[in-house]
Amino acid sequence: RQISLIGAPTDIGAGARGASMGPEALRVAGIAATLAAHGLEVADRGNLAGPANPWLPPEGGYRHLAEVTAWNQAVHDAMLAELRADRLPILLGGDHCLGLGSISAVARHCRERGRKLRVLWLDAHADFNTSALTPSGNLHGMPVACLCGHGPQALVEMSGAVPAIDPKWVRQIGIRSVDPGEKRFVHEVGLEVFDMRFIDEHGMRHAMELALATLDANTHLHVSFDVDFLDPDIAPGVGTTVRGGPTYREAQLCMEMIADTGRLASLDVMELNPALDLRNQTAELAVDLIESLFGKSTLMRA
Ligand code: DIR
Ligand code: MN
Ligand code: MN
Ligand code: MN
Repeated sequence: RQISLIGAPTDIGAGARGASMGPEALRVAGIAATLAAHGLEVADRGNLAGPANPWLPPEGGYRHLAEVTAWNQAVHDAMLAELRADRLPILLGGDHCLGLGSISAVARHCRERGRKLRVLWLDAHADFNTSALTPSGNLHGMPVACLCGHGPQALVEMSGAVPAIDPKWVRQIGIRSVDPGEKRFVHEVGLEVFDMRFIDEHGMRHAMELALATLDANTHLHVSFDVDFLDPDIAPGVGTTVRGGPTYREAQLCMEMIADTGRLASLDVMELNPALDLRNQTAELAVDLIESLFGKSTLMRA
C-alpha cells in the first residue's frame, strides 16, 4: 500500500496553542521510517500552508471561521488528490477542526467511486457542537456536526454534497466529555457512541466488534484519531486532557482490531500538542499505536 503523509501545522480551531507543532513532532518520533519498516511505501508530502492564528475571541459563535475554512479547504484538496491517486493519506494535525476537510474529501471520493464509508472517531469528545450549543466557539469541537450537515455553509458544503456523511456511518469510541447541549444533539441524531462507560462494562474488544460490524469489501474505513482519546497518564501532550481514557493495552487492541479488518483507507492523527508534551512521549506513543493500526503484531496472523 502506498501511503502519503500530509502535515497541517495549525491550531486554528483549538482552545490552546501548540497543535500546530504536531506534524513535526510525529516526524521526529519516526512515523515515516516506522511505517516503511512494515514494507509500506511512504511519501512525505510536507506541510500545507494556511493563515496564521490571530488568536481572537469567537464571533457569531465561531472562533476564526474564515481561517478554519481556508485550512480545511487546503486539507480537503490535498487529501482528495492522494485518494484519487489510489494512495492512503495520513493527515498529521493540527487540531481536529481539520477532520472536516479530511472527511469531506473522503466522502467525495467514496461518492465518486460508489464506495460505502465508515468513520471511526477515536476521541474523548464527541465534537458534535454547533454555534448555538458550543461553550467555547472553538471549531475543533464541531467537525462531526458539520460533516452531518449542521454548521456554517462553507464547511457543511465542502464535500460537494450536503450532508457530507450520514450520522449512521459514524462510530465514536472512547467518549467521556460531552457538553450539555451537545449531549442532547448527539442523542437526537442517534449517533452511535461507545463511551467509556460502555468500554468499562463490555471491554474494548466488544466495543470494537460492534463498531467494526457490517464492513464489507466495498467499505472505505476512515479513522479520525484525536490523541486525547488516550488516557492522559500515557498521553499528556494534548490541549484538552480528560481523565479516564483507554489504557495502553486497550488502545493497542483498538488499533489491532481495526488493522485486522484490512479496510483502513485513510487516517487523521490530530490534536497532538508538543508544547504540552514530555520529551515527545505522546508523539512516540501515537507512532507506536499507528504501527499497530498498520498491522504490527507479535506473532504471525492467520
Ligand atoms: C469542547 C471541547 N467540547 C468544545 N472539545 C474538544 O469546546 O466544544 N476538545 N474537541 O478537544
Ligand atoms: Mn476531537
Ligand atoms: Mn478531543
Ligand atoms: Mn457485552
